[in-house]
Amino acid sequence: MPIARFGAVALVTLLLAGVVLPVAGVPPQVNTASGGGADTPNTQQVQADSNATDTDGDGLSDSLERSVYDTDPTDTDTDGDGYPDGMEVRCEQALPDADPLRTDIYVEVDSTEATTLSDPVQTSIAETFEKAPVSNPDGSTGIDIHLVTDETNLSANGTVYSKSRAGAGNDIYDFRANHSEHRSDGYYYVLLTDDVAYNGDDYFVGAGRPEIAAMERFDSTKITASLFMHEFGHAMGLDAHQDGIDEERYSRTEYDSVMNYNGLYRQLTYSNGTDSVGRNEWQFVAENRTQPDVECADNACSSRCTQG
Ligand SMILES: [Ca+2]
Ligand SMILES: [Ca+2]
Ligand SMILES: [Ca+2]
Ligand SMILES: [Ca+2]
Repeated sequence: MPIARFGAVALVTLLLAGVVLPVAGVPPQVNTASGGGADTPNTQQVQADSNATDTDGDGLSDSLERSVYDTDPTDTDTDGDGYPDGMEVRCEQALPDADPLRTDIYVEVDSTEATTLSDPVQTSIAETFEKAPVSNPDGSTGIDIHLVTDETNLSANGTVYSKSRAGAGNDIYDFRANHSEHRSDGYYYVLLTDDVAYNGDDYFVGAGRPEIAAMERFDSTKITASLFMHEFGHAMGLDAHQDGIDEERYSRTEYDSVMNYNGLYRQLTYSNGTDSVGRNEWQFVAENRTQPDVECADNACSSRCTQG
């Protein structure tokens, strides 16, 4: 088991997660989201669309895809971000500011504390994703991460466990099951709490597992944002089985990633494949990440979607 140090405190890890740091910070709240929505078709186009051919079955007619949205009428998900074209265009309530030609990632953030992620932390995270060295079908680069801050003051019933525990009601899966508003829309779930336990050990300050993460916060914007990027990297599928992740064996030059314990708390970004480890984590995030299922993929299931 590798052990890392930050200041005077040990960072311990196990498979699929774990990072530690005592100290607590409780910043004020705000909400962020970036990116622009798609064009809006006129009334005639929408009416004409209701009876038109929809070859790929994504909820948008071939003609609308060609003439209005520039999406692919033979591909349900033109930008490959997991959210179908029709849903990105029509489900503004489910996916605010989605763009069918640019990678979007949606995250629901709940908190057992009085506050959610601070505005500066959210901005740091959003800017890091915006700068991601990945290309989109509209010719732009970067990723729009939408941090949808939801509930605060959730009752924790003691320390929050990062692992599923039968009956206890205080692990991160319980919180997602009981409090996620957006799981069926393909959102990740992040829980902020003042005490995370990993495998029963509350020495940890964060844990990330596929689709889900829990973390504590600190007074420093950079440290909190870095911890988010690390745990959220785990939630997207950057797991400890991969060379250098949750280890200290490589310097930041050799492995330039927040998933490297030598990069954690010191940087926010993932690797781009040009270091000696050679893994392009940004490309993985854009193209192959683990993602919660979108249950209204055909654009027909959600009352929050505007039907054409
Ligand atoms: Ca279509
Ligand atoms: Ca399509
Ligand atoms: Ca999409
Ligand atoms: Ca998109």
